[in-house]
Amino acid sequence: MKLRKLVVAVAVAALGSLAVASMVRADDADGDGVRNSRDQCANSDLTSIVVIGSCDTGVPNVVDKRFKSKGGIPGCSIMDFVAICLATSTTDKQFEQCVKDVGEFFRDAGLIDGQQARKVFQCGQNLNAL
Ligand SMILES: [Ca+2]
Repeated sequence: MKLRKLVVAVAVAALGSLAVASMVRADDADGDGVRNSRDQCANSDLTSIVVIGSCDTGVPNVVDKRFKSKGGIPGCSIMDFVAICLATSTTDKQFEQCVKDVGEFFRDAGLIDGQQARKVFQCGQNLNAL
């Protein structure tokens, strides 16, 4: 009888933590640490390193978690922006400029440093992606 009570108690505790875990997930569908209500990029690309084409920048693929009111585009990773650059650019030059802007945006946000921004820019150059 004691054991049964214990099993029930453990099961209830486990269900409780499962419920909490799924509530957290429900509020952050892509798991980028930014709530759905603030997230400007659904289904973020959260690969660990920024890779443009076959060019590995070695730069961490960070997510902008700042509030819009602070100049942020919350819930968007560098790779999300690279994908947007690819989708919106019609020439390689435009893509190059777009990727450069992305690097500078994250640098100005203090999320990557100047050397990392240059690596992102360099990988965006001469990619012949378009
Ligand atoms: Ca996101």
